[in-house]
Amino acid sequence: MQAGTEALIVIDVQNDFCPGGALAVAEGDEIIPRINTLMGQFATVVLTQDWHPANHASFAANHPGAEAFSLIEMAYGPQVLWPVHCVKGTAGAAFHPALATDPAQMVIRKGFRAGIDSYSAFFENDRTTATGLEGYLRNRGVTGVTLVGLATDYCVAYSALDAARLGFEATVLMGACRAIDLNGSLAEARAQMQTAGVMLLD
Ligand code: VGL
Ligand code: ZN
Repeated sequence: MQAGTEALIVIDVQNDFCPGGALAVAEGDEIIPRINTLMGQFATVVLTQDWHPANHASFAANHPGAEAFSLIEMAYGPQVLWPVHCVKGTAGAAFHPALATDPAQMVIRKGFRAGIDSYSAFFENDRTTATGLEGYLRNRGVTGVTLVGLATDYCVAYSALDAARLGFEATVLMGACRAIDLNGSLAEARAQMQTAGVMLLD
């Protein structure tokens, strides 16, 4: 059992990020048994859920002529345009059926504002609009977070970088994550996390 000051944050283990889903991450479902076991070792378990309206600005389909996986400039910086995924209330947005959701005390939904994407569990992509997770963890006395889930190079990395920036001890269990790896994004995320003092374990 981990100390009571440690929280497990399980990022976006949803159908659309698993094989067969709209934005499938290779082997995304293979991490689930390990995550289920880990949940039993933490007093605080948080799940995040990517939760977009159908008119979300991160969907290539909402930018006529734009291709999925291309890059555009938004007011808050560069934004990858994704295939339509995790539309709130759809089967694709549901947690993968093999994920044990009962041990979690908190579910953070993110990306629900049409005009801004939200990779991180802590802040939307402008890096300032808060999800409320920081306050929840501090109120629970949490000082360290362990992150697992999908995808390593987007939502997991953004969450880990924000956790470190906020002063939490941040650890990513790389073996319990899987990556999209778009144009070197995994190597870049790895380097950024290392520079920020995030502990990367297998
Ligand atoms: C994610 C791309 C778009 C993720 C979410 O969970 O890493 N990636 N939305
Ligand atoms: Zn998304």
